[in-house]
Amino acid sequence: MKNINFFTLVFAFTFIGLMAKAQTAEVAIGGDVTQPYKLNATNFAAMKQVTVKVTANDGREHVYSGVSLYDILTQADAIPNKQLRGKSLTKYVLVSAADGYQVVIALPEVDPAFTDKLIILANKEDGEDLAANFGPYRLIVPGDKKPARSAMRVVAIDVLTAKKP
Ligand SMILES: Nc1nc2c(c(=O)[nH]1)N[C@H]1C(S)=C(S)[C@@H](COP(=O)(O)O)O[C@H]1N2
Ligand SMILES: [Mo]
Repeated sequence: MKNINFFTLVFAFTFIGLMAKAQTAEVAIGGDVTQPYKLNATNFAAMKQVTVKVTANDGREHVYSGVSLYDILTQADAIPNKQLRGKSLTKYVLVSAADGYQVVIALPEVDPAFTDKLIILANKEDGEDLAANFGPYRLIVPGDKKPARSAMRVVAIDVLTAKKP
């Protein structure tokens, strides 16, 4: 009986701890943007929620919901005058995860003026909050033949400018 209580407590506190972590988790939106900000559970929920379908490594199609990467970036004023042209076309999005994993998305890949593809930062898979080892925020890149750019546990999104070495 004593043991059961102990393990129940450990489980309860681990669960509460993970829930609290999801609530306080932040994604830093920055780089060459004029309005850097921190995305958190509150301002994320206040943005327009969208849904995309993507086939995961298990071969199954999952429904992901969250906020479009375009909306997240325009909130930071990442696309001057919302017109992607000229020098702005050398900009790219570097997405960094808690485990050091990083992926790159070119800006035209997120701009609705260039593509109908909808890259999102998801907080839900099939209607449920992402599990702690996948989230709380995961990039979802529809259209890629494999989900390698769908970075899990995203902690930072930076808009940077490519330069000739
Ligand atoms: N943070 C992080 N995200 C990651 C990875 C990783 O190692 N770290 N692996 C990627 C790779 S290579 C694949 S194939 C997919 C696997 O996701 P899935 O199991 O949902 O298909 O996650 C991607 N996202
Ligand atoms: Mo992979």
